[in-house]
Amino acid sequence: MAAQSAVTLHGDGALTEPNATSTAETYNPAFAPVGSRLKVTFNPSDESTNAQLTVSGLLPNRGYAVHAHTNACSADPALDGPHYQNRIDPAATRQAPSTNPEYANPRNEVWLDVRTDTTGSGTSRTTVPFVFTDRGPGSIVVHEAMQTAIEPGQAGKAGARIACLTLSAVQPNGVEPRGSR
Ligand SMILES: [Cu+2]
Repeated sequence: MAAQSAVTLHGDGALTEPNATSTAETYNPAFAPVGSRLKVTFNPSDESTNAQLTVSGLLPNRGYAVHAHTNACSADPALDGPHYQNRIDPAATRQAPSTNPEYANPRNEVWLDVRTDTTGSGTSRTTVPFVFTDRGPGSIVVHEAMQTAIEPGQAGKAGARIACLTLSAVQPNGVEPRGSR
């Protein structure tokens, strides 16, 4: 079986006001100040992917719900797309994203909910049982809720989108933007 090689993804940036070219942007500076920094890596290992998020400059002593989303960041938060799912919920639509815990869960999506310290910095890690090959997330999105809901009908929900960081694929021969397909 000729397996496609698993992709390493990475993103790093200081938040700016949304503009046509920004890859790290805030949609709500009251919760995600301009200049705060997001850094994320997705490293494949065999059949799983290790993800790590580091934040700084956010509000102190606060939880933030964070997930991988399908598209690269856009000035319009809705265009960042729904959560990336390894197995896509067949019932999900553009208007009604997946809230079925069978699909909207931290083993089928990438959840990186983080809690900041007294300085507004924090780190979170997760390992998901899949890798990215021909398909992968385009961004991570930070939400207003302090943690992601898990109940049926609410699963995956986390309130308004307050910041976004675009991911790039790390190739042996350089970095290639994602989410422009
Ligand atoms: Cu999200």
